[in-house]
Amino acid sequence: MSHDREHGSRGSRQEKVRELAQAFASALLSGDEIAAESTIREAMDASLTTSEIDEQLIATALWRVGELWERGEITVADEHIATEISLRVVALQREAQRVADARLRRRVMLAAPAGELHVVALRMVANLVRAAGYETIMLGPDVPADALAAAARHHEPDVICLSSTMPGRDRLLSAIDAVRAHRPSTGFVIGGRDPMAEEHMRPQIRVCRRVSEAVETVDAIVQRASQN
Ligand code: B12
Repeated sequence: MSHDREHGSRGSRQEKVRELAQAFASALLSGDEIAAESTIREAMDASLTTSEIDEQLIATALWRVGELWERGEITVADEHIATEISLRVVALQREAQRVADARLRRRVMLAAPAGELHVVALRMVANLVRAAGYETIMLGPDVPADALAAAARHHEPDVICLSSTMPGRDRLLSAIDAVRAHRPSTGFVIGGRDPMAEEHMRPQIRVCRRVSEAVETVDAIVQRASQN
């Protein structure tokens, strides 16, 4: 990376941190818990580290609250509300960290069933799921049911994402049945132009219309499995 580009991206990151710090401070000062939470979520999505959020957003805003309180510009009640909101967002960070840590121990396999060559969406899903912290194993296009089952036995994925564009729901059902013959608890996320109809649904199979739904759907399957 050139010096200028590196400097530019650091500058825009600092700008983002400043903008979020300002938004969080205003949320705290106006007692707006929802705005405060959504600012912290935005900070996490923007990949701010926990210590950046703690120090540059939460602590800085609380110091400002303290100053205003000392000067008599806000009441004790305002200060208490700001503290309560801060405690809640710290808990929110802990919960987000717990979900992220849980992903690190899980494996997601991706494939298109036999005869299916369309894999652009599947590759997008792989990127999203990997960026969220899951380990991914991409089998690619045109994977016969028995090959998928053999790979599942070998790699033991928690969830398999399948993409189906061309008509042929039987291919999907055969793929699922072949895997589940050996690993009945494997979860499935199915997407594409020709996903299975709801009436074909079996336990731990979810249908998605968009790649953007993939991560939360995989999360839901993994969480449900860990509760059983
Ligand atoms: C690129 C392309 C190809 C490429 C694929 C290359 C590759 N490596 O992927 C090639 C040239 C190989 C190809 C071949 C064919 N294609 Co083609 N192809 C397309 C095209 C132009 C783009 C598809 C694409 O990548 N879209 C972008 C992705 C991101 O969108 P998407 O797949 O729709 O996915 C969305 C959702 O479905 C969902 N999703 C999909 N999968 C998954 C999976 C998960 C887990 C999740 C969460 C979500 C999800 O997320 C996306 C939205 O966020 C479409 C046109 C179109 N309108 O889609 C035709 C299209 C899909 N193809 C078509 C046809 C007919 C064919 C061929 C039969 C052509 C031929 N006569 O040879 C062959 C069949 C190949 C086969 N057996 O699979 C038809 C399908 C019609 C149908 N369903 O019956 C289309 C719609 C073109 C058309 N208008 O006729 N094709």
